[in-house]
Amino acid sequence: MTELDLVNPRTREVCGTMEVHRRLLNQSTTYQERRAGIENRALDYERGARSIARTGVVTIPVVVHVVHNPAVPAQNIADAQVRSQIDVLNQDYRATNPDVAGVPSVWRPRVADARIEFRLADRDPDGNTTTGIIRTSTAATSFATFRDDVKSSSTGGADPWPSDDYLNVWVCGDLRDQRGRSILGYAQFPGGPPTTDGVVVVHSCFGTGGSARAPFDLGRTATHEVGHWLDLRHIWGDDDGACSGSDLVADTPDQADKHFGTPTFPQISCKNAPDGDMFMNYMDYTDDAAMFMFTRGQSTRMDSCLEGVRASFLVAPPAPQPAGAAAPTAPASHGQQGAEGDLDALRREVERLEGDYRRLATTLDAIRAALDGVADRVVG
Ligand SMILES: [Ca+2]
Ligand SMILES: [Ca+2]
Ligand SMILES: [Zn+2]
Repeated sequence: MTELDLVNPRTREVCGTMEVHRRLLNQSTTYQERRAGIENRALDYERGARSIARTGVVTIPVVVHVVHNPAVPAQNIADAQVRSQIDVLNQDYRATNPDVAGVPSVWRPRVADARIEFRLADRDPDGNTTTGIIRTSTAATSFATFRDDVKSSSTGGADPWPSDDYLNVWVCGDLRDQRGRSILGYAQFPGGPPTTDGVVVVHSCFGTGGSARAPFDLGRTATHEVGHWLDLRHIWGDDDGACSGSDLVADTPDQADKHFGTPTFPQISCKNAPDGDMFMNYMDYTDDAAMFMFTRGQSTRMDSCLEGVRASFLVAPPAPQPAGAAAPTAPASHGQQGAEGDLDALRREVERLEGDYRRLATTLDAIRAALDGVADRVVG
């Protein structure tokens, strides 16, 4: 297979997320239970039984692991290409992307500003300054969804940073699913193992400019995969073309199957006339230039995720002291300043305790959600 396979719909499977999801469901009862809890919470948000608490914009620190084979220099993408991807995410998750104007008028009221922004991390886990772009040279010529090998240095990839504090993004060369097909990327839904949490995107589908290649050169593969990371499902319901599946979001119409390329509006399926399928949604498989919206329902589902299993991102992480930095010292000679120094120390201690409290509350929430899931399974 070559990169050309990526643009051939007959051999292409765009995204490996559902394959990973099914594997984790088969492997882990913990994952099953956590997923049940996460879905229960999402259902509460969807039905309005629980309302969204957050009002502002959340900013998610991102670390991009560029895993490149020196034999293919194009894989070692430039910082500018990485930054272009962050720019695309910031547009798409705030509905400030210019092409949102292409949303059919019937669906314009459903367009959502998800109130999520992304920035390259400026502190690494040890508190040192970083660009948020980590380059790792590898001998591997291909990585695979079912091995998650790009996510570990022991298998030729790069180790993640703590998944409670960072969105880990791996960018690499060739990427394969379980059947050996080329894919553009994959994500792990929330609730999975922290050591493999994050999204993976092939360099030729990452960002704009540089090595990005049409029709996946507008950064929408990452928009789609980060959607999964925030718990969004494929808009067609992953039911092999049937009308039985659902993305568990009410304001996206039921649709039979995925779309490729650049469809013309409308595309009718699953008794959804006259407006048909919402193929311009980021959670379909259309070309980058043909997808440009999230709905309010999808935004609500992402809020359920952000206020539940990923609530650590709503809490500003504690700012660790850089290694070797001198701790601020209170001058001892002047009583007033000494007292102020003590007050500052007390304030920092209170902030630290508040941070601990919020983290504990988040953990408790996740446990409660998991217990809800277990209780539902017992009752059901
Ligand atoms: Ca739907
Ligand atoms: Ca369907
Ligand atoms: Zn997908």
